[in-house]
Amino acid sequence: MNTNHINQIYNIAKERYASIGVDTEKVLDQMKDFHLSIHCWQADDVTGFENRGEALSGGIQVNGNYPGKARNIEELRSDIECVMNLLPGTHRLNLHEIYGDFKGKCIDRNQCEPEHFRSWIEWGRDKGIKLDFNSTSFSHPKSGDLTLSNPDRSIREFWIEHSMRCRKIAEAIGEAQQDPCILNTWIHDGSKDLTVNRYMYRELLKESLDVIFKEKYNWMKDSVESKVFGIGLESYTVGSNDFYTAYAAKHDMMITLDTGHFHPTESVADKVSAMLLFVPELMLHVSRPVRWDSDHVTIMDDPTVDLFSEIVRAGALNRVHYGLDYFDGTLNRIGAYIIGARAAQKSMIRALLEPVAKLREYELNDRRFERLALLEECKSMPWAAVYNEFCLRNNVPVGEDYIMAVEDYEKNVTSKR
Ligand code: RNT
Ligand code: ZN
Repeated sequence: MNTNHINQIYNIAKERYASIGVDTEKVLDQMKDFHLSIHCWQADDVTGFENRGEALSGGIQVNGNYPGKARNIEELRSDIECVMNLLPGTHRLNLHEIYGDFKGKCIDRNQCEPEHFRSWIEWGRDKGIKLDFNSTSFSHPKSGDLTLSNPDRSIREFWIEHSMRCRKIAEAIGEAQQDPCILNTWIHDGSKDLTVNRYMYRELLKESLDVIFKEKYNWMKDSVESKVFGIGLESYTVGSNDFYTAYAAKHDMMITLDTGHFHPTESVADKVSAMLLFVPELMLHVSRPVRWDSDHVTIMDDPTVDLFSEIVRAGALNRVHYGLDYFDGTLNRIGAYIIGARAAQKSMIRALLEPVAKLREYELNDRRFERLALLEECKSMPWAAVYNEFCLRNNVPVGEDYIMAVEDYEKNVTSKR
């Protein structure tokens, strides 16, 4: 792309936005503070480094065998560095416990320690990448259908131990990076068919969580993620939205909103203002559900744009953490990262470029036609020119130029795996 053109187009866009009362320079500044927490698990189809040959379980599924997936920690780091280099701005990395640096040893989930993440912490420090964390309850012989809500005390305790250790690891990461590490707790617990003891499993989950969250830490923040159903667990989810909303509100904890975890016509955007009145912060798992929680690559679709607009309109930019969550093995995995991350950025830049003062004024004066008209016009305002300028100023490929960069990495690196 011709960089002179990009700049000229931006200057015209800047004037155009000024005419509706929006300052694009301010938006470009705000975009610098918009950090995504890039999920490590798109690079290797949620495999991790435990090497126990365990298939992916827990109601989630990856399709596809596009060549070149990361097979070890070096390859995964290289892929993530490539991704970070193709994105404007600075971003975090979201690790799962199964991605520890186990150095070929068989470290079970109830044995993980901060030391297994030491090399990640150092890598992050080296590259200027902060880390977030997730406990891992799936793909393990003790997973079954129930973990923290299992009536079998020994299985429950195994997963309680794992979860408590993960909090300790997150604390060590947060302290080392002098910035809180968010620990997301998602468990798949549920059942395939009609379930009678619903109350009992939820009661057990509540008890397990009370034990897990008892210890107070300074450098980590807990977030809980609900789900509507998993594959093979269609009839009942112990950690449902109602369960975790109540739990988080009661304990003043963060909630993770995964955009794939709700009924297909439910608006996740509408949850932002409802939840933020009762919980301190939100974590997002921005995904793209196609008919179900299919974890397709995130794109700039209406639900995603709506979600980011709601965050901006709620004045909640600094109360939301922006994770991505999808895993698709049918296409170039690095490319999948860039598409999804850029889609989230584009959704955010569109949200920030909204003439919100004017829209609010219309609404308060009951000017319904004007409000709807301006919202419609916003869709075709030159927001892409502002995003391209953001890429240009960050020295990363602009527009479709990143396709070539991804192809180069494929040619030189991933195709040789
Ligand atoms: C699963 C949840 C969960 C996982 C990751 C791998 O439905 O979305 O967040 O995708 O932890
Ligand atoms: Zn998720």
